[in-house]
Amino acid sequence: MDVITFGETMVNFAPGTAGPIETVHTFEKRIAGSETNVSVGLARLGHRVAWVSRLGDDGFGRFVYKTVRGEGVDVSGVIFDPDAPTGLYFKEYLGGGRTQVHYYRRGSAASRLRPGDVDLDRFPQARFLFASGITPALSESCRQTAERAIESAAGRGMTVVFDPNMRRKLWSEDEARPILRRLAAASHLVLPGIDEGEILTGSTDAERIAAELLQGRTQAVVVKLGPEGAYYRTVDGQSGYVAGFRVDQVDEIGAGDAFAAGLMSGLLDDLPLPEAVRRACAMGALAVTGIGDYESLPYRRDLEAFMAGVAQATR
Ligand code: KDG
Repeated sequence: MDVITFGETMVNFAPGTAGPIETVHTFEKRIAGSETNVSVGLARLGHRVAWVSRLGDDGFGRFVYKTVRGEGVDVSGVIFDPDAPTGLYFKEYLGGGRTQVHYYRRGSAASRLRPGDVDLDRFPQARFLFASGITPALSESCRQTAERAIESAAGRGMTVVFDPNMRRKLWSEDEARPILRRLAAASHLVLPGIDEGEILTGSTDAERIAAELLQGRTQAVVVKLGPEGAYYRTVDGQSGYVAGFRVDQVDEIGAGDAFAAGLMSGLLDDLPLPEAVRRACAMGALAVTGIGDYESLPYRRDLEAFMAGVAQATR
């Protein structure tokens, strides 16, 4: 296994048409969850990845399970929980590629994840653990699960990658800040957007955000700048901007997860950090070109063609 991740994946109901949700009559049933988006991104690029979670022992849970497994992700660590449902979320398309989300996930099976569920002994060769700041927002036991998994992975010499993934519908900035700061400092590689950087550091400047988050165990910070690309800085003094890719945005959700998948893919392929960041930017761009949180993630050949010049850089 190359990468292990854990967290909630929900059934996602995507509207058949744009507009206010009360005027939409049809929805398509899909799946979505930050960690499975990342997993699918990695699997489509040919990496070996496992996702650990709890799902309701219901039709929605089986739908999520089969879909993730169908993408080539190891789901052997997924637990079906008979006492809680699979989480759901509905999207609302606001126009211009903007999307609003509505969660029905309180008390879901995944919110009952507990530390023993993420058993890294099952994956002794894994190189990376990917953790998202969504999991600690779900419940106290999920927060403990995230903390324990990060510590345990670091203790085994794995590289821990952390995306703060602030979700204002799950918790407030004041609730999130100390917990996300702690998890970031316990991780080797931290991937904030500018908005998350501002929550964590009070600054909207990518260079200041990166400098301030280089703390504790953190070896590198990569600040996502949307279509503009990304800024990276390492503890040993490397830093720089990497250009983004220009695409027509259809559905903005999932770009950050694609970015994380691209970055880990580059590092697994032993690319130097700036090249891994460039792969991450390309993945983020491709992810927003179609409807769905993971569906537009490319296979390796498509990614290589895109990076070879099909698209135009913005810098
Ligand atoms: O990053 C995209 C995810 O946020 C989305 O797929 C669903 O995991 C999700 C969440 O909690 O919003």
